[in-house]
Amino acid sequence: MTAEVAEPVPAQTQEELFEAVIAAEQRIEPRDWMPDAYRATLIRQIAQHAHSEIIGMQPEGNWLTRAPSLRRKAILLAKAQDEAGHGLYLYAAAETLGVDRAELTEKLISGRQKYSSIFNYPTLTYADVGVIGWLVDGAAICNQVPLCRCSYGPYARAMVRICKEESFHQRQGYELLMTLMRGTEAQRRMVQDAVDRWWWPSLMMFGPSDGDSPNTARSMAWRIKRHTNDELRRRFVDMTVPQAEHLGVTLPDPELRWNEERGGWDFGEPDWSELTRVIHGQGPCNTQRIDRRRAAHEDGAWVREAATAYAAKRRAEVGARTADEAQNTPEQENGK
Ligand code: BYC
Repeated sequence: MTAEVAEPVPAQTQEELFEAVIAAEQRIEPRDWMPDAYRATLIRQIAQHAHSEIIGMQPEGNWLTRAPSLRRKAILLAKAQDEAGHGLYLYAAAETLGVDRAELTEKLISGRQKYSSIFNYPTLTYADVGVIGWLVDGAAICNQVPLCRCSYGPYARAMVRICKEESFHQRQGYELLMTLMRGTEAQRRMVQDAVDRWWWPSLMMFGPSDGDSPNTARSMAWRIKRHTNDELRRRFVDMTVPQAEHLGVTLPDPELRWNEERGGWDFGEPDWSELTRVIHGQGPCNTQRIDRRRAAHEDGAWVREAATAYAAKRRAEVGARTADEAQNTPEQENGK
């Protein structure tokens, strides 16, 4: 019987199939056909997200050796370890799109890929650890919960676990701040000072305003992003204002007021020129963050070499065992 030769699928049909999967709210998986620009957008966003998790360990890592108690140190260590894990899931998700983690790291440390602006600010006191948990992880949750419904399967699935852990991070931050607020006047001032410094950078985490966001429209059409930057920023403010009231701190925005008609909070414009500067390498800690990341990567070279040598040795052992088994099998069968 002659095998039937499959007709090549016309490119148009593949694109239509891709669009139909997106429209039906189903997932695109690694082996599915996808437009080059969809793949490139995902690599850009997932790599940037992974880099943010890894660089994001630095501002808090600054306080690991100076945590005020063993309990706080254990909590902070666990959080930083979670972030390393998030980076790894995300690099793995990016790898399903055909890029290599080593290549992405190289692009980060040579300044060819971005990471979140928020991690370029210094952590001056232990209250910053609490405020990062409350505001930065709070913003991350607002931004990332919708990504659990992203059209690309591996990214969406990675986000489910990441979001659960981010939720623990946010609560630990809020609990730390509540503890400080029940303390001395100096501790309350420390919390307010940290809120004053982190509020606007947290709002900038959501990216430029919609009118200046070149990627949003296409990412929304592909259901990678599910909401615009401004929608998520508003959602974050609405969620955070009552938490600030409960905590007893003031958010540093004189334009913040309840909008009865909209049923949400109106707020002032972030300083977009600051966001542009920080994204382009001129934030307070950009150089320090990348230098530290580069040094850690170089210091880790021996671990990568050892792991590669060990993997090669294991492969050779397994190969030799398989060859032995293949040789022995006929004899064993004869002996039966
Ligand atoms: N910082 O067209 P737009 C975490 C870039 S991890 C730096 O709106 P898009 C956590 C943007 O990339 C937090 N760059 O872009 C970890 C684009 O440049 P390129 C990270 C920014 O992609 C540890 C250009 O500006 N979260 O939470 O549609 C401890 C124009 O922007 C920023 C994620 O990565 C910024 N803030 O939207 C605690 C979430 N904003 O790439 C917490 C996933 C914009 O064209 N990412 N840019 O050269 C996203 O949701 C989206 O990528 C963004 C930007 C909302 C960030």
